[in-house]
Amino acid sequence: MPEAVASAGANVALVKYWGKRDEGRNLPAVGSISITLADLIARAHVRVDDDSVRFQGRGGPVTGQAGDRMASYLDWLGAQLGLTGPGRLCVTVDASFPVGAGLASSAAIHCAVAAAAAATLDRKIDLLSLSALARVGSGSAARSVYGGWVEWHHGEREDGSDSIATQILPQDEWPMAMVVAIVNEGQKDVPSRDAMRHVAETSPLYPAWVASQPADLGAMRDAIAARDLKAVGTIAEENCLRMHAITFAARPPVVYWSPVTMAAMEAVRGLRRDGVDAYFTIDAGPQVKVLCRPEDIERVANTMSSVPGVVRTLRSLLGPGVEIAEGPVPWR
Ligand code: 2P0
Repeated sequence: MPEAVASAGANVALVKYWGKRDEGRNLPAVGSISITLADLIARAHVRVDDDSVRFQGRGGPVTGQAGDRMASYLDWLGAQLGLTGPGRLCVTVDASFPVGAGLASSAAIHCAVAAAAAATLDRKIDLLSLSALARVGSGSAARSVYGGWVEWHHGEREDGSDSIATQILPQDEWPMAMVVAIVNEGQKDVPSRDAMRHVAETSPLYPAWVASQPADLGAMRDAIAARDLKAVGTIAEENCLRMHAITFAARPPVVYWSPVTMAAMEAVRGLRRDGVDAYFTIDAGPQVKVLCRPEDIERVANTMSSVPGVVRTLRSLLGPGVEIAEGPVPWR
């Protein structure tokens, strides 16, 4: 039976994706900019099999909504890649970090699955096409195809063919670090897919979010081009707070923060008062991710670890894009 293994790093958005203009194709209402992390990695082992277990995680078969969602994605992916049978795509996934806790696990997982599926079926596809395939599994997965600094474009076409990610800068052209202060390793209460839909439908602030995003994207591109960490961090914090403001304003509200999240944000402001360039961002969970220079990672991690309620910290530098660990490389 054909099989292949691919790995992809989680990515953290500095200008966030929140809201869709097409749910079926996973087309975003806004563009986004992220960094890909070296040390938060998902590995996907894909095979063509008659096995009834389509999706295995570290703890065994994944059932329920997550299992069904992956099975339909694998069916769609198989059809896109010309799998005619016998057998269906099945996947075993392992991640080096907590899954489903607002740590962008679905991005790393779906990107690795799309790449491993193409390798398993020995298809030649370029990275832009891979980005589009990964996007249908999970929007933010479009960005994990590339390393370093990445932009996922809103796109204009109805079929989504131009809503793909491109690399702004490779990881070694402007090295950066991220410390993740883990507040709660449990699964989040509201999956981001459901929360995005709910917020778009009920938050009176949602139209303002969509309207203000192009300005943040432009400013972030300029700040990255200028290698201006203060500007990058300031835009990232503002954009993060705006995203959470629209979720707070939904009916009923969606609040991903805990009191520890607030304390961790304050600790980041304290680092800045002490002269360390550190900036927070928060996704669909209570964890606080801190952007800083590689030489400050130890200091930032120690400060974040000392915040009462922070369970542990993860540290990462910027990493490469998706890689094939076993099997033919589809994009060469
Ligand atoms: C992001 N998030 O840009 C934003 C910020 C969470 C907060 O992308 O429905 O798992 O699969 O497209 O990509 C998380 O949402 O959602 C996310 P789907 P996804 O990183």
